[in-house]
Amino acid sequence: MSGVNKNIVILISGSGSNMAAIVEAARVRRWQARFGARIAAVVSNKAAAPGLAWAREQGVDTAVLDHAAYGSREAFDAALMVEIDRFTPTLVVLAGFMRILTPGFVRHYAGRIVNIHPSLLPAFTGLKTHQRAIDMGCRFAGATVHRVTDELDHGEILEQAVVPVLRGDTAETLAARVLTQEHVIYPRAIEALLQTA
Ligand code: NHR
Ligand code: GAR
Repeated sequence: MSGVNKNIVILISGSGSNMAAIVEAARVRRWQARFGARIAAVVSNKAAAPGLAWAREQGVDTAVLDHAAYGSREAFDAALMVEIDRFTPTLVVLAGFMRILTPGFVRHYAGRIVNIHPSLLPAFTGLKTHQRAIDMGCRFAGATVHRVTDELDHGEILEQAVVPVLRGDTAETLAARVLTQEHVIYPRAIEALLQTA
């Protein structure tokens, strides 16, 4: 199959290294030829997100919606849905996206939203996961790809990767070790979803 009928929209807020890993995987693993799938757009809630410029250079459509310009989470999410729906997405992929999404948004894309969270869920939902794992004396940390539901970081687990916590680790050194594994498991999880989508 060489046509495109599965559009993937990726939401970012920052450096976008997971987004880049997914864009690269789509190319190297020939998702268009194998699944009729392409990365249709990258959307950021921050204009300064470094990942946006990279996506543009790759020829991927980009859009910016500044959450601070909206009066409520519902108003921001409504605008975000309009932007995303222009691409009729099969999958909405959160990759370092830092805004909690409203139940209306989650319902609109029911079963089609995934996230990567930098901990071994169900441990350490929410923010500052690496520092909390170090503070608790965890010997292992990691990352989880999961489906997005109304309850933060609680949807079905699709993939996980484990890394050791090393003596002398800081949140930064541990985050970097986890991130290398995120770049492995996130493309893999999306490819598995495309096989059945
Ligand atoms: N939305 C829903 N409904 N469910 C999930 O599981 C979600 C979600 C939106 C984002 C990513 C998540 C993570 O992997 C994610 C999962 C942001 C926050 C947060 O507190 C928490 C978890 C995640 C992302 N955000 C603050 C807020 O008020 C803003 C923080 C900031 O801007 O730096 O939205 O960790
Ligand atoms: C990743 O470690 C991701 O798991 C985490 O932010 C980083 C984004 O890096 N996500 C969250 O903390 C979501 N709240 P990236 O922009 O280079 O992909």
